[in-house]
Amino acid sequence: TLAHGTARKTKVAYYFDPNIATFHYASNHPMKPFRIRMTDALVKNYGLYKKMNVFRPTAATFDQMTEFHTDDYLNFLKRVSPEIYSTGVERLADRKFNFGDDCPPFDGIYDFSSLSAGGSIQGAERLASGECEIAVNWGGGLHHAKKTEASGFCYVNDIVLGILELLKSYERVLYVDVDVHHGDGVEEAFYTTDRVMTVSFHLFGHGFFPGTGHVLDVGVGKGKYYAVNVPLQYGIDDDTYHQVFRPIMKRVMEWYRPSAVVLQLGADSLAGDRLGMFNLSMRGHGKCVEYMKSFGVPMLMVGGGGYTIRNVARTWTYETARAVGVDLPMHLPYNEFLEYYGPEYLLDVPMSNIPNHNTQDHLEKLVAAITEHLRNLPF
Ligand code: ZLS
Ligand code: CA
Ligand code: ZN
Repeated sequence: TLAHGTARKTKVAYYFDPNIATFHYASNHPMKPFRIRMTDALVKNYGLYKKMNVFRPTAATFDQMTEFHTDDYLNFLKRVSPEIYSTGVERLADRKFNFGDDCPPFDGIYDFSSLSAGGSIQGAERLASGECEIAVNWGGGLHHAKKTEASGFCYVNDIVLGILELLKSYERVLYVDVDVHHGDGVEEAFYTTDRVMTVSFHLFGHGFFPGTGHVLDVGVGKGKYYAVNVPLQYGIDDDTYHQVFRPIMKRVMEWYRPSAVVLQLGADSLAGDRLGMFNLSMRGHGKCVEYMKSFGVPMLMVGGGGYTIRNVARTWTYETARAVGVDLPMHLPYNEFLEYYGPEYLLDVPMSNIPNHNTQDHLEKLVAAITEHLRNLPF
């Protein structure tokens, strides 16, 4: 049973398609769409379905995806298959669209990408209609995809498409990215406009992918000061993360006053991630949801990275509950993937004790530099 707070429950729309688990990038590939299904099994068995409106997204149409991507690229995505790829027929096109080990062609690649995009676009539409206060699409969050190419496990940028949908109804949209990687595809798409502010927190330096997101990258033209980058070092923990997250997001909310928020919740910033090098707990990661929700602005929550899949499912379940406004018991409910959560079978993500390379001096200078950039916003 769920503990009930006194606070009013938030109206949440949750988008999930069970077919998402049938897509496989490649053997050995760290990106596992199956984690979305694991998350859903926990969400369902904790009883959260009863507290939300649950929707099965319909695939985004080719036309909807051309709002950002080129016809040329989408036609390639539609045609490409592992077989065509291995015969070498499409070799030149592969190079052109950045296919390779990170972004392999896989069976159903177009269907997977259009379902991911459909969830974010339909979530945005439902927010704009006022039928929900928060929309959730754990199948989205693919922030590296570019207009004409794949990048970093991402083929179609569901986030850009979701934001474009929100811009039809809202004057200013804020994008916040807590994935351990820089949200380069979303930043690039809106780098020259003041109608979208992008904020990314990420591990920066030492050749970490994608290598962009320097604190001095602030946008250009009308978009100058509407891109915010928060480059962090290895091993950041909950306390030091929120020492930068809170003051920065407070100023952004007060000075930019967005009419809608898109929150990318890449779970590779958690402790023990297979690719990430941060040290956030489930609660520390979830505080980003609580803090952004506290402003009471319509919000689209999307997934993203996350490569230790049991911890991804734990955290996204916890964050779904934060969105709704209910507390979950720590003992995991029975669900078809229970064996993944042993030996503890608890909701909490086990912590690690890696060193934190973020000095107080680095963090204070970072907040000060970003505050100075934000002072240039018109008020
Ligand atoms: O933000 O670091 C890179 C690029 C390379 C190194 C890896 N090789 C394969 C290609 C060239 C410089 N790529 C990163 C991409 C990270 C994307 C993060 C996505 C997101 O979380 C949003 C969803 C990277 N890091 C680790 C790997 N790639 C990687 C690890 C293991 C494997 C297996 C499959 C493929 C090849 C062997 C692969 C990639
Ligand atoms: Ca990020
Ligand atoms: Zn990532």
